[in-house]
Amino acid sequence: MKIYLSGAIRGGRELQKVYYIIYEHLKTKEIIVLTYHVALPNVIEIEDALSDSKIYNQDISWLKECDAVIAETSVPSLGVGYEISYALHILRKPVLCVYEQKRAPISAMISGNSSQSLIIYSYRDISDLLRHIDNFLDFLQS
Ligand code: 6IA
Repeated sequence: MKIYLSGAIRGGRELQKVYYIIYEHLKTKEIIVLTYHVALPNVIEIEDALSDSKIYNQDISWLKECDAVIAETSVPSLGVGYEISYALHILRKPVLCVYEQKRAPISAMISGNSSQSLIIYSYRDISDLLRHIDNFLDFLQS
């Protein structure tokens, strides 16, 4: 299974360690994470070497390739919001949004979206986060 992991880059890197935990967790389940760079600590420096249009075109192509999107939405990010909407409404793919409970409320444009393919959970701690992710993976495989 191929997952598009979405998390804030220019929106702010304060949850990079959480993105890395999600990435490592998915890897233990032999899932291909198309966007592993989201989890890298030095993504911003590497990013400087790529043009924005190359980044955009590559990400759209990974969105088309993935089976589903997992978006960590605690840190508000234009790119993450765009990817969620593109996956849901253009590509009709399932999307899981997870965010830290203490960051609630997230944008109403996510929490108010009643699309059947969108699952949204807040989490208290990392074990709670990974449980939501595992439930989503079970749902995808059912
Ligand atoms: O607005 P933001 O930058 O916070 O948007 C973050 C989202 O946009 C992430 O979920 C990514 O999928 C996407 N994104 C932003 N910058 C990049 C990027 N930079 N590469 C791929 N996707 C990106 C170059 C990184 C380099 C290590 C290859």
